[in-house]
Amino acid sequence: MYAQMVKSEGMKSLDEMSPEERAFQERIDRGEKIEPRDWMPEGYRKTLIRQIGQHAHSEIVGQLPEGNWITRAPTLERKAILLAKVQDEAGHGLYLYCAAETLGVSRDELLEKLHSGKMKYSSIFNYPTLTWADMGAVGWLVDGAAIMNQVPLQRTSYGPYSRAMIRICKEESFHQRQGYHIMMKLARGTEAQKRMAQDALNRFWYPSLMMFGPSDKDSVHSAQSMAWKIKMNTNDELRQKFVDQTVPQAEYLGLTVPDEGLRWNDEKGGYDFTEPDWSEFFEVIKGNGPCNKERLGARVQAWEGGAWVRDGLMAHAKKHAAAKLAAE
Ligand code: FAQ
Repeated sequence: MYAQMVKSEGMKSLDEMSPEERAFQERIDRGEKIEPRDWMPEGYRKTLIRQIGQHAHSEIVGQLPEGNWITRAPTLERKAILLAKVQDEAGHGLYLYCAAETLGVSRDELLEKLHSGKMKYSSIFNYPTLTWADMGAVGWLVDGAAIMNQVPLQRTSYGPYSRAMIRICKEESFHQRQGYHIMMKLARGTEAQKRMAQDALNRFWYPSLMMFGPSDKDSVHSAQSMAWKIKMNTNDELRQKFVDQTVPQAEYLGLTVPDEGLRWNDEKGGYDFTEPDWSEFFEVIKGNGPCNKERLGARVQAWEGGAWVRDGLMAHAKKHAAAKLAAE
């Protein structure tokens, strides 16, 4: 109901597959990388375009909540670091659009789908960044969740996506640390600064857990995507790993995770925790989150405002090509 229906039309067993599909699945099972000119099932191509495209859009839209604080960073050093981080996100978007283009879709088509609401971007970027502590929480939790999801994607089966992920993950580690560093400073600062840090954790905890997608029982794409190694783990597996990794980090800061149901479970070797409010998640991905309209509006405005640059570049390229032709 909430999905774009690029989902597998029922997963096929090896016996039900055509010889081409079977050979393809066997390559995946052997751990071989699939490259742009290789044969691939249409569903594989479409699923990759959907996932890589959404991921690229998330990087670009994801610049907005932090961009909000560049002019208000508390020191010159913090401003330079935040600026560099936001620029990195633009670079990630560009690598990912390039990876998607190798599947036969243009960047303009992907952007048109984003701007018309036909493609999604990560739910997390529809929440506001209200205080400087939110820059700490975004780096620590949002980039932390992104890394948890993206490290396994370095081994994803599609070569260009996997190679983009290797580079992106290196930069995301720096992003996560800069966020945690902001949280450390605030958590060891004045009472007011500590309250700001706690408030940011309170607001970003559940939206960060939602980044991993719906619970496995509601995840329409996971089974097929995992069989194709487009995804390497289920949404719940990664969410659990994220909680297990992040709770001790919150304890080190002296902050409290806003979940009364949080308990260490010896038997499973991980934390039991309260699930996010999934009705809120589905509302956000339907376009009804606190900042959806503002975020999409900013992207559409940037696209329209940049038309003169694209027109100028095209005119220059045409003139250059005509001059080259005349000289030959
Ligand atoms: N937000 O069947 P599933 C970053 C949709 S990192 C919005 O489980 P799937 C770095 C899903 O698309 C953030 N929609 O789907 C950064 C599907 O709807 P559809 C981006 C969501 O694809 C940090 C429906 O729900 N990372 O930006 C979300 O197997 C700081 C059913 O769900 C990636 O994109 C969500 N959170 O699993 C930048 C990683 N979750 O498309 C700036 C790559 C689910 O059929 C600042 N992507 N949906 O209409 C993935 O690993 C997967 O796509 C999942 C979702 C895990 C996100």
